Order: sequence, then structure tokens, then C-alpha cells
Amino acid sequence: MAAVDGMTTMTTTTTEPIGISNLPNQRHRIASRTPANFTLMVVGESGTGKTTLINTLFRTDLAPGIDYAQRYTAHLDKTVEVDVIRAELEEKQFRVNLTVIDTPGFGDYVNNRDCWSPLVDFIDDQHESYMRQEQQPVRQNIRDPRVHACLYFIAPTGHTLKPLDIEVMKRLSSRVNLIPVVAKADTLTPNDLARFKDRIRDVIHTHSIRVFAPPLDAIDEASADHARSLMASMPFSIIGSTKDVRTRDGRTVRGREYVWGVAEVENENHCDFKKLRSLLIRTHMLDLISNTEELHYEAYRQAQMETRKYGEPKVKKVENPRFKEEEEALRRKFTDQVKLEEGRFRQWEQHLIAERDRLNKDLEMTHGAIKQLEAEIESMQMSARAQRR
Ligand SMILES: Nc1nc2c(ncn2[C@@H]2O[C@H](COP(=O)(O)OP(=O)(O)OP(=O)(O)O)[C@@H](O)[C@H]2O)c(=O)[nH]1
Ligand SMILES: [Mg+2]
Repeated sequence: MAAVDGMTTMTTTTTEPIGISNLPNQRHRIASRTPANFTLMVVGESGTGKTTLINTLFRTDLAPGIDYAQRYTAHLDKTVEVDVIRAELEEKQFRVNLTVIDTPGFGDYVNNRDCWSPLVDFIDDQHESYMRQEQQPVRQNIRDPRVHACLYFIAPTGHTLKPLDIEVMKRLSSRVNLIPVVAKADTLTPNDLARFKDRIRDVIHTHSIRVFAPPLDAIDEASADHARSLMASMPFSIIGSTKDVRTRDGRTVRGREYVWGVAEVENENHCDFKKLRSLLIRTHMLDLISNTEELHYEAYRQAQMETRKYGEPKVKKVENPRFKEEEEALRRKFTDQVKLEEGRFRQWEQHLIAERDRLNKDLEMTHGAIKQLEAEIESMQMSARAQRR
């Protein structure tokens, strides 16, 4: 028995168990009664295969037996706006309301400054929406829009992380469970991929980017081992494909076909897709949910509570930096156009003045000529009159 701050902690050593070891089963039953909400977001440079991976996840055994083609038809064109895909999954009485958020790729612009801003705002807005709902008197139908996991797609350059990746990952990792993935693993040789992963891990460590790590204090040794093996593979290399192809040994698999063979999505020697799926869906979905609740949402809530009064609406940032840049460019273009038009107007004005002067001079000359003619006529008339007399 030990006393801590006036509280008494007791350790019972009776042979009769009190039943707390049954808690995991209770959790099982609770979980099967109310469906869990799970939201996954994909983020990364343009063309790294985000949309393809979502389709790959949807069409493999994420939900066997359900035809998702109707619910979500594959479209592999450039994603231009945030796309929200919803699905209800059910397996052995467990129900999960899954939401996948596909975002447009960034990095297409010459100046990519602040390109992370819409992504960060999106995640904050979901926290805000949940917080506002929590503050309402009636909270039965509360909808949880918070993002539980964010897959960050790293382009398979084989070098290291780009400064833009570091910047975006830093900002995301303070708000959401960040899971970095090396996209298009089939484009790198196994050695290059291993070296690339090492370098990424180094950069992540050097810049103190907090990526999601499954808890290692699991109940049993096997789960702890599994968590450790998942961590060792981070960042997960992935291959996305929506097509079934035939391997040389006659199997039909989801993969990408090359002249020298097939890169298989679900082959652990080819990529870590299975590990990633396991982390997201099979083994660590609840950890991702509770980490969001306890760490990221709590940090958001605290920061907001410190800066505004209870129930006060959030001050909306009016402008997005990229829109601001566009606005400035438009304003510059407008000013240039006005200057050009003004110049043209001035030239035209000067031309008109010169023309007016010329015409005035003409008029003066004509006037002078008329005056002279009149004088001549008068003198002629005078001389005629004098002759008549
Ligand atoms: N080699 C290879 N190509 C891939 C892989 N995944 C996707 N692709 C190809 O890469 C191209 C772009 O894929 P998308 O899924 O549209 O990329 P995205 O990241 O959604 O692109 P944005 O929406 O523009 O940001 C397509 O031609 C895909 O077929 C992969 O794992 N390996
Ligand atoms: Mg896309």
C-alpha cells in the first residue's frame, strides 16, 4: 500500500480475481454495438498516386464482397478539389463508417510557398466542427469529422525528402497522425528503396517530425512484435494499381505489369502495402482514433480555449495565401493595363492638340489672306471711285 498525494493506492493479492481482466472483451462488445468513425486523408505532391491508392484500398479486401465500383468509380485524372468518399464496412458484427479524403496534389506551381495552408486549415476545421458540436446542449447525433490518419505521399526520387516535404510534414504532424509512404515503390530498385527509406528516416528524426507510432506496450508479446515490425518498415513503400494482371507463374494479382515481370501490390517482397493496410484497418485503427482524441484534438481544443471565450466562433482567416498572390498578380496586371491605356490616351490627346494648333494656324492664315483680299478689294474700289470722278 502506498500513499500518493493523499490518495491511497492498493494492490490486491487475493486469489479471487475481481474480473478486470475481462475488460478487453467488454471493449469488444461495446465496439461491436456502436460503429466506429474512421477518417483517412491522403496528401502529397501532384501525380504521386494518391487517388490510385484509394482505389487500390477500396478494391482489395478492405470490404470483401461489396461492390464499391457503384459507390465509387475510379477516376484517375488530376484531383482538383477535396474529394470525400464514404463507405460503411461490416465484418463479424464490427461496423466502421469509413471516410476517405482525397486531396489535390500540390507542388505544381513555381512558387509553392504556403501550399500546405489549405490542408492544415482543413484538418483544423474538422477539429473545430467537432468542438462546436461538443459544446451544444444536445449531443446525441454528434458527427465526428476529425481526420484520424493522414498518409503523406513521398515522390520516389531516390534522393531524400525535399524541403517542401519537410515543411508540409512538420505542419501536418502537429495536428494529425502522420503516416509517411514512399509512393510508386515499383519505380525504385530494392537497394535504392532501402537507402531512400534510411535517408527519409534520418531527415524525419533530424527535423523532429512526429510520425504516428503504434504503442509498443501492447497486451501480448505478439502484438508488440507486430508493432515493432511495422515501425521498422516506416515509411511504408507502396504500389498502387486498379488492374488485375497475370504473373509468370500463372497467378492473377493486383499489380503493375512490366516487360520483365509484375510488381505486385500485396507481395511483401515488392512493397509494404499489406503492412500499411494492417496498420490502418486491421491492428491499429483504434490506436489511431484514440491518439487523435487524446493528443491532436486535445491540443487543438486547448489552444482554442486559451485564445477565445467558450462558445465564441473562430475568427475565420479571410484569405488564403495563394489566393492573395493571385489577387496581387491580378492587381498588378490591372495597374499595368491602366498605365498602358493612360499612355495611349495621352498620346492621342497630344496628337489632337497638335492637330488643333495646325488647324488654328491654317485658320489664321486663311483669315490673313481674306483680310488681305478685302484690303485689296477696298483699295481697288477706292481707285475706281477716284477715276470716275
Ligand atoms: N509506376 C507506378 N505508377 C503509379 C502508381 N500509382 C499510381 N501510378 C500512376 O501515376 C499516375 C498518377 O496517379 P494518380 O493516382 O492520379 O495521382 P494523384 O496523386 O491522385 O494525382 P493528383 O490528383 O494530380 O494529385 C497515374 O498514371 C497512375 O497510373 C504506382 O504505384 N506505381
Ligand atoms: Mg488524385
